[in-house]
Amino acid sequence: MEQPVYDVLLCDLDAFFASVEQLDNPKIKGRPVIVGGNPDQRGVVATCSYEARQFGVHSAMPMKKAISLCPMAVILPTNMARYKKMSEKVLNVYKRHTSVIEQVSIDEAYLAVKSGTGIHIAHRIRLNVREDLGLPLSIGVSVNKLLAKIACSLAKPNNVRAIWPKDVENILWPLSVRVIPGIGEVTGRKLNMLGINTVGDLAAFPFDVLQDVLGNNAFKIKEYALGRDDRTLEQDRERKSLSQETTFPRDIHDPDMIMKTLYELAAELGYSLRSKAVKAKTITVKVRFPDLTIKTRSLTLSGATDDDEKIYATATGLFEHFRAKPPWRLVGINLSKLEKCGQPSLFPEDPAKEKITMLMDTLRQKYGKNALFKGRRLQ
Ligand code: TTP
Ligand code: MG
Repeated sequence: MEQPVYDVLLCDLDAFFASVEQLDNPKIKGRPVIVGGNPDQRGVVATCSYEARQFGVHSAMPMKKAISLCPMAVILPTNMARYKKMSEKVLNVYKRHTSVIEQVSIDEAYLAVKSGTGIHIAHRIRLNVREDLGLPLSIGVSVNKLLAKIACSLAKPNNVRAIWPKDVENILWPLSVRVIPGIGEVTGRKLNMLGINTVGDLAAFPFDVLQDVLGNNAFKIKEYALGRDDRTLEQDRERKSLSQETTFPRDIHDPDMIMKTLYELAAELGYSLRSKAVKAKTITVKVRFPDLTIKTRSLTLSGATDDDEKIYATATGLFEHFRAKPPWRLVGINLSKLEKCGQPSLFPEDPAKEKITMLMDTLRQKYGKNALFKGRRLQ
């Protein structure tokens, strides 16, 4: 096998929003802290400190339930501008150690460093972030993204852990198949029905049967189960556009169904923009008809946006052009003319909007598209 030229680190801050709050107010250090929306307005938990996790509280749980599980917790609203600032400071620490960085989200980044130096550098970065910035950080180290990410989840909280290719059998294989990217709840259950519970079961399973369950993803997932992953780091890659689309299992005649779908797509894209700290200026709606013809319609806004509602409103306006031409087989939204945000990308000057955005982001992460739509209806 070819010798890897670099080690990959996955750095993920621990209980990020809650840790920033504890840093800013030392009185709540060591206490259960829950950060999220207003419990009286169906707010949900964005995150909570590890002290609160012991009571069963977790991200995306309704605030009310979280408070009933942990009544002594300190409850705080989110302050995205503050978290964004800390995220930038953390990134600056990473930059002192390597120039090859892929920022995945506000608190997560892949770093590549010279082969053989990964563990040493990981410990130094963890200490720097802890001592210079006061934030707890966990780091997974390996030769690829997959193993680094899984190693980080094993390291948490506040530690460094490595999984090398020689450890795949002992460390990776006993874990649940759900640790493999692309295996969610539904696929996980299908695999369980075949008797595949651990990554080791998956690695040993005949490929042709896997293909029936996993379709086109079968090869990639089998590779992951063997601890192999050839994804490279996307360093500061200037993305030209972001897209989301839904193909319906049957022809859709009801425009309301399209509206719901556009809402879900807009929310996913808004979330992607915010997590990549970019905004989009051009919004394009794509529609496919039963005869497979595709039509698009675009609008360039006067100012770039990362606001779900704005994307949704623009997309529905564009869809009006196709409203009189049912049925539809696919609908999609493409965002282009992307611009990097100089400013925090959420809406600190508008707490109500921030709350709604966070609610949508958390619902989307936890429950997927349907809950997200429900979340909107509830407001
Ligand atoms: P995560 O890294 O998933 O969570 P975390 O940093 O709070 O905890 P840990 O990594 O130690 O498990 O997400 C980073 C931040 O993103 C988190 O602090 C709050 C925010 N977030 C939400 O707003 N909603 C969510 O559903 C999740 C999972 C995270
Ligand atoms: Mg984190």
